[in-house]
Amino acid sequence: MIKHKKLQKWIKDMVRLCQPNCVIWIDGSQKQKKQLEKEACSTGEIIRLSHKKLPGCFYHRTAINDVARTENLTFICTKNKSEAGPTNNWMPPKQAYNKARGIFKGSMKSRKMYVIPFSMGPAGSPFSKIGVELTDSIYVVLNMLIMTHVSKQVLDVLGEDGEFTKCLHGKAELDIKKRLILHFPQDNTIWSVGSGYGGNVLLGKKCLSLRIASYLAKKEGWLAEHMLIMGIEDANGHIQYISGAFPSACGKTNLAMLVPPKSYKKKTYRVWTVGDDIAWMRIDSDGSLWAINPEVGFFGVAPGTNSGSNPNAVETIKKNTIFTNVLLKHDKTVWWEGADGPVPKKGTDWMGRPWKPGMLDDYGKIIKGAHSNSRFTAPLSQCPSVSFRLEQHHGVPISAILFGGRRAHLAPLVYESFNWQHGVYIGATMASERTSAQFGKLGEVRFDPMAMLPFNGYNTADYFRHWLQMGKRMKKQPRIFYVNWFRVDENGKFLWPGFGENLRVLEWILKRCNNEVGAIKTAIGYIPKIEDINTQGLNLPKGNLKKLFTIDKHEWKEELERQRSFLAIFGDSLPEEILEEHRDLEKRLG
Ligand code: OXD
Ligand code: MN
Repeated sequence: MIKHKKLQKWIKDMVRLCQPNCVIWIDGSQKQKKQLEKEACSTGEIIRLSHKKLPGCFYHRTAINDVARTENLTFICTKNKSEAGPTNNWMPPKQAYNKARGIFKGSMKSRKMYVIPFSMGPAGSPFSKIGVELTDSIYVVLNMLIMTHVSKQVLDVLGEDGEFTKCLHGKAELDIKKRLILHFPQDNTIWSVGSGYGGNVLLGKKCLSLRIASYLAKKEGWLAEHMLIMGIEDANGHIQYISGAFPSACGKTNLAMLVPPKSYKKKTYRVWTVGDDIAWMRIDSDGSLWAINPEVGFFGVAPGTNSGSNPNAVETIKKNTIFTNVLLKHDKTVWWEGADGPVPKKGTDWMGRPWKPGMLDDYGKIIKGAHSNSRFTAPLSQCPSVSFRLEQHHGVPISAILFGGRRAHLAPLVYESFNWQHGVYIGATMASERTSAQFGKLGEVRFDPMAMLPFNGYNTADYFRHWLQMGKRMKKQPRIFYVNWFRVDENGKFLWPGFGENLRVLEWILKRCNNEVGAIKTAIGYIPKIEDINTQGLNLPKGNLKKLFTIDKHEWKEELERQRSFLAIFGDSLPEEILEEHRDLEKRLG
């Protein structure tokens, strides 16, 4: 019997709306999980994979039109439009509730409603937030069991009147015309209907831990960010932590699980993975910034994941993993473009059709076996580099914050901001080439401030102001850097090898944090002296480093113009400090 009156009443109201044939409470037990797996297998919602080769693993396909987050159908529903700001889709709460109510109404007839009480962050920690997700999808339940803390303890922590985010999800007809992802920050409520894609339906993730949490963070004086968190242990056993914001599918998971190059391993360097997608950061009593990862799982992009690009991910997903929209092989294992091993001779593609390599569509384009945004959901605890500080509720102290994106040109491999305010400006004017995690034209450059463009639960101009404020409140601010692993030469070839070799750049960053190395002052920030980037054993073509650090004033002036147009959308609400930094950069560029 639950003691929480408000929770009880809310569930009763939602049951009346959706009309499920029964309500099942999820308790996080293995026994219940097994029952649900069995049931979902019997209906075809999931497929059990080879017990021998992939123990505890399952396969799932989403609807063909439901393979990525639908930003155009995602809304921030605040009383006033200005509270959502110019970068969010906005709907008045009353209209949003009414519209969605029409879709939810009776949508769970002949279905079960599952109630998932979950905690983002360790249950009971003062830094955690509790949510309760109601859903008619076992796939969602099984993913939430991997991604969040689900246990009886969550209800105990909630007690009789604890705060929680009300999360309602229903598949309804999985009709794109009846799909809505609605956030009501002022009601601490999320309604998601008509989708079965992770980013839209695992409501603890983007919806709660970023959109709702960013709103709460502003109110409560902390930061909820789209960031990885990693620790780097040096040869002396000293561990320093970095957080990093990169737009979706720019390699956050790979960076968070980085395996040091041989020469670094020899020196006993090691990386500790705290999180690959979300960081909640607070100023602790020592006046510096500490971060926790509120999640306990990875919802990673499968294509391109192999023992070269991310050996730790390959290890992590060998068991207890849910694979979504990848290629299903006849031996009940899985494959994706860029996976290890030979390309399978045949299989069933992510749409459920027979597949062979080299098949062409009506336009003569290669048909891929796996969708480019196909995913794995796997427990963080299975990652060989998982941090031993995961359950520590204060998290880890952050020495450096990285911003980055995919830029074929313009941005150097790494540069450091002059100070916090300049760093906030660098984050605010971040831009990246679009990837397949978002709908839209691939390759197009879009501004994505702090990689939070699709995830801010309130006005992004106020969010910049909050960042500036946070800097003022800190006694010891992390240093802010920009990194770009994706710069190419005149022939379109990557200038930097990336992956594990990125540790060489992180080493320079940490040396800067420890005041162990100088730098060159340029118009855009501090860049390394070329000899300070360790290239031993790298075989980097001669001249690449010089190209990686070339600052083309003409290109930067063009970028300034693009930034001007982007920043203009915020009108008068943009903090003056951001404009000041823009003007100063213009002056420095001459
Ligand atoms: C993700 C995303 O899935 O950013 O992490 O889209
Ligand atoms: Mn993400």
